[in-house]
Amino acid sequence: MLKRISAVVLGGLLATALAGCGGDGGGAGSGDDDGTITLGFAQVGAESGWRTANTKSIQDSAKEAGIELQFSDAQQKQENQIRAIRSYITQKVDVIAFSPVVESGWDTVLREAKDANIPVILTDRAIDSPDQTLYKTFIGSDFVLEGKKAGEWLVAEYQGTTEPVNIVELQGTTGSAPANDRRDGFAEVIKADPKFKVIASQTGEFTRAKGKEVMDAFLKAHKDIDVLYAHNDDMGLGAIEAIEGAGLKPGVDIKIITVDAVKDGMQALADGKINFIVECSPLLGPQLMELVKKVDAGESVPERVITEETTFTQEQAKEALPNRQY
Ligand code: GYE
Repeated sequence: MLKRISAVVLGGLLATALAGCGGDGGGAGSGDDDGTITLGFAQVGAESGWRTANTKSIQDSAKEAGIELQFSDAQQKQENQIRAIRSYITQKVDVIAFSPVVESGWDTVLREAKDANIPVILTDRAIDSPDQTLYKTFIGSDFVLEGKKAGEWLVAEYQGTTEPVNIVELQGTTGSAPANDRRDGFAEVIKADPKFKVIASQTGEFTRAKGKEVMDAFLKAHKDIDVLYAHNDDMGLGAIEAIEGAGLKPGVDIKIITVDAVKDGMQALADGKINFIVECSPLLGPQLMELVKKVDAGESVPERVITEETTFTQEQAKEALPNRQY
């Protein structure tokens, strides 16, 4: 299975690499003769509704901006992303953007891009390297703030009670910026009151299937779960299946907080199965293309571009659903 996946990814990369060879030989620094900017984008994967909307936003806005997009899907594996970035360097694309699947381990490949004079933009997720010269800018959400918003809702929801509140947590991909930051932001807010207890916390890899599997295990191990905090809608939706399968009512017997606010999540919120969603916008494409043009032209860009986001209660979800784009 593994072999087959990497063969598919490699095949795809080879195809894009070959397509790149047919060009005019222009590349980083030298610029293509026809002035078209080529962007190499190394995506995380297709793990969630958020990611699907993010990919579409990037593809649509590249087209609209007249930017030639080389796109690869790393199937949530860092080695695939590194391979894709190396292939973009070999192809001499004008700009590289990527959404790092995990926070650490990027210095070597990013130094290679820097040595080749290809500017890099971090999209959606951060890296933990202290060397900020390895990339031009980072566009994406404030995940710590998202975790805090989740915690603040919980604190308000249980205001005035002294009983213990038992929380289970479905974390995102281990080592990823959104998993680390959403965990930390949430923990920081709830630690103010010792009645809040995270009794189990495990990764659900940001997918529906894994969210269901881990929630099944949580339900078997703990009879007294009050709250589920899931780092994205998809894991929350998988967990809802597990909760219903155990004969319990999601949103009532177990309160559920998630992050993202994709359509399926918003529907479950409007239906009363989720109690609160912290929004994380995947529509980064248009702003990313603006940044690509600027770094390609050698113009200065802000070090950090933060996405603006809100939160949704069940009532607010009902109102917002008809116009939700993703
Ligand atoms: O919340 C999750 C996705 O990096 C913000 O990745 C993104 C996260 C998003 O798989 O659904």
